[in-house]
Amino acid sequence: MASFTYEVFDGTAHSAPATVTIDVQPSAGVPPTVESVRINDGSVQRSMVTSLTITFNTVVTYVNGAFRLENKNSGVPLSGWTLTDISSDNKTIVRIAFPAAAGFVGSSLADGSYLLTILAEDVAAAGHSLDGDNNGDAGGNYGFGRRRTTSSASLAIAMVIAL
Ligand SMILES: [Ca+2]
Repeated sequence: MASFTYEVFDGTAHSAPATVTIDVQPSAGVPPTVESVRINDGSVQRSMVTSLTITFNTVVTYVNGAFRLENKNSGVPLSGWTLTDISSDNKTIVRIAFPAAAGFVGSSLADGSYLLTILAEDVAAAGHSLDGDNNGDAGGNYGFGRRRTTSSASLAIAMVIAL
């Protein structure tokens, strides 16, 4: 909390003094985390995987390249999918959807196992990178599914979609 008092002087007269108070909030000091990753609308039925919805626990900034989806077996990254920001007022939410195009089946992922990664250094809030492993410190891996990558602090979330 800080305040100061000022007067305005136009060369002739002084205004009444006025006080301005500024409430300076410290940085939250807590890096953002992934709150959830939802497949389709969240139902168990997964014969078609038409979307992935990633919800962060707060408003974050990110670059589209933060999100990577690859075939788990071949390691080949998928391209052509779309990323849409569907954020609510106080949380960043992004949705990955798949086109009706080559490499996909009717706007669904083709059968296979896939790995979704979110690069921690490409997601941030209040100056803190994503805390993928949810240990309170920026950076680190978050594992969702059977495969977890430990080689890079930048890999924040790993999810296997087994179809
Ligand atoms: Ca961490």
